[in-house]
Amino acid sequence: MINNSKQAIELEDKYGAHNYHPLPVVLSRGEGIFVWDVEGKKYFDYLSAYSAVNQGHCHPKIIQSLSDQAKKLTLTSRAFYNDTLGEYEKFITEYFKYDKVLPMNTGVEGGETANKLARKWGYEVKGIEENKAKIIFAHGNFWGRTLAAISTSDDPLSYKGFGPYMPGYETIPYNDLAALEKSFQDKNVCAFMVEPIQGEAGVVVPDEGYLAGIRTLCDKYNVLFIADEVQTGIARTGKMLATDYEDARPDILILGKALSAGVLPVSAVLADDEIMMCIKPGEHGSTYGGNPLACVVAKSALEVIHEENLVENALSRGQQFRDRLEKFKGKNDLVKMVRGKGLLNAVVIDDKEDSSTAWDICLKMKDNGLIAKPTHGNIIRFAPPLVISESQVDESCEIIEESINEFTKSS
Ligand code: IF1
Repeated sequence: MINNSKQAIELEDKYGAHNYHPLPVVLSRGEGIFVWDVEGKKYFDYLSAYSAVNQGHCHPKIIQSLSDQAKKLTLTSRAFYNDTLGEYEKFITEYFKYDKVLPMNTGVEGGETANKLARKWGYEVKGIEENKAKIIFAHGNFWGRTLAAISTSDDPLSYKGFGPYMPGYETIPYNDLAALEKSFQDKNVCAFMVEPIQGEAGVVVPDEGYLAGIRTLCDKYNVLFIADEVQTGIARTGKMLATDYEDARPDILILGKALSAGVLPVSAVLADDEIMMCIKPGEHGSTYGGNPLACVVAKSALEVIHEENLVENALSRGQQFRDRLEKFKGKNDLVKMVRGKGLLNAVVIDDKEDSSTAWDICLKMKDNGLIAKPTHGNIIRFAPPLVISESQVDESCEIIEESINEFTKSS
């Protein structure tokens, strides 16, 4: 039994792989937008487990659906049918308006699945020569930690030391339609996979028209538009999907994280029959993919988004957050930029890339009752659960401003 934070940190340090450098806070309870540490201190959660807890921690309705199903049937594997998968597949394909869904577990498995579907479609429908299919990615992309995912990364922290890399991938500048059209001159290109807003890169929002432009170019050159909405999807950006901002319907949609409200890993790949039916029985799958627990939890998590108007709330509260911090920016020389959409926002700290200011600000915010974490260098991501209220945005911005005010630019 863990009695204090120090004990928990020591255990992780001694017995766990050192593949993370967490903020020194040990959480033991979550409810709505709040988490508590082992000592009972309460925090605003401004990371939402990287946008997985959009519905708030331990949402009662979602936990109830988990608990009810957990006593009934948790896993059958896909060797057999069960009485939850078909109902869930009907629900989610009607919810997002696609013919079919391929259920997986983690976001990166969703990305891998989308890549396999795109390649298969490239060979069977577009007529690309076997083993010649290419998929285009954008600089600054992040879609997970598998060998394929790091093969498209231009962040040494993601790829260095893990070669050799997956062939058939190319990267072009993000938010650059001319570069995209140039890459499509290669007839072996089967898909362009991109985040509508780049999360890990530091909440990079592309220009107006970029998403619509991708759709137009993919139609023109018969290339599949794969939208990685693992982080931007499920109401996070103030629309159900970030691609909804420009009505740019992806050919393949990847969902994860908040699809299951942070309760257990659930991801999904949605596509219409021309693409989805390229994968035949036995050609893809996963032990836990589409398990009964995942189905009931994901259905409940999606129902909550509608029932609690979380798309609208993310839009309004996000605007409130950015307006408030824009005002603060005018009074504090450390805030270089505030950017984002809905409740996926970031503050760029005006300091040297390698300065520890952003990290130190996060430590100060932690002391003041709010947890967030820097992404690259001097960018702090702010992404609370979408259930946050107007007064809670004000209260949490007080903490953010008070904490940043304790710092000045490093000399
Ligand atoms: C870590 C980052 C965020 C994602 C997008 C796919 C995946 C992710 C757009 C893969 C996952 C997570 C991974 C986690 C931290 C977090 C993260 F900092 F790593 F980059 F959110 F920005 N597409 N992102 O953001 O989903 O397989 O993890 O379920 O690896 O540290 P996953």
